[in-house]
Amino acid sequence: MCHVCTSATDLSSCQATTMCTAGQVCFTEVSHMGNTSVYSMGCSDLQQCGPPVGSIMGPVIGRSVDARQAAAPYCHNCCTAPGCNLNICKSGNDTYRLFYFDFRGRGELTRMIFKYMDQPFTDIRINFQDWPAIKYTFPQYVIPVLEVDGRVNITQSMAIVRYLARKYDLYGRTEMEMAYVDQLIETSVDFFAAVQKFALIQDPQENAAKKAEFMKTDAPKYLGFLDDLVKAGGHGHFAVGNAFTVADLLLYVYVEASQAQKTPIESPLLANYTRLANNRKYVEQIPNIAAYLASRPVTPI
Ligand SMILES: N[C@@H](CCC(=O)N[C@@H](CS)C(=O)NCC(=O)O)C(=O)O
Repeated sequence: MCHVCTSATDLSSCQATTMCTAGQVCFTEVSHMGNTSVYSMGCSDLQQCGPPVGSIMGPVIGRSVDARQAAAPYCHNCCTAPGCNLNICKSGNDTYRLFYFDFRGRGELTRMIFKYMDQPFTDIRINFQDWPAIKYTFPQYVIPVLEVDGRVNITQSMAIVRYLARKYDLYGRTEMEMAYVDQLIETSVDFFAAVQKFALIQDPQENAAKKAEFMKTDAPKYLGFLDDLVKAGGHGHFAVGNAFTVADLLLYVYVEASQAQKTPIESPLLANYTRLANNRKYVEQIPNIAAYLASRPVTPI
């Protein structure tokens, strides 16, 4: 299912959708006439998408930004998820710099959204030694902070995530799907707060004791809440609805932050939560994500 329109000067005229035939993908083409953007969208044979980046299973393919955006048309992108072509040319020339520490923590979900979208960004990983000198240059003296186009700073990890989810159409298709995405976000924030009760403890023995306690109490509690939400709001391997949303990446990141995917020692706790486990398997084989997971810096948290 792809959005469809021809030579529309207003994106809202491209709300109609069409079913493509087998082997076709969605495309969007944008040209500029003076200051006006002209949109065409619909189904396209894969061959017309240019050399695929990732694979047909990936979210965005044929996104050879350099080659395609340098010349007319200004943007010509293809993608495969249902209805995915409404916003694939929207990011235009936005530039992004993500400021965070050199670990996954509250910054990793933003990194993964950019990787999923094939959106270039500068991943600035601040050393702890440098932090005190620059802390008070950030709006709320904490990071992550996303700098957009060198002029706007967005603080609060989940505000950054929601901004990108809206921008890339990853927030769900209906108000109820969005409510499920929001529930998963807020539950993950609570889960992460519980993780921090052990993750920030430096003393190894105390850390291990608190972590063991977490694995028996808070971990099953929050994994159960997340699994229930996926059961109620998701279909198949998707966390919400029947298409990819930011919730799929969110679950990947925050389950990993809890370490429940690999502990307790005898068997992964996650095995008890089949919807979360299936969703995780699906996410890690998405080509852009698989490539990122194989190449990202390895950090303990
Ligand atoms: N609610 C904020 C919390 C941000 C936060 O606490 N960031 C930590 C790193 S995860 C930080 O900047 N710590 C350094 C400091 O407080 O000086 C968010 O979600 O972005």
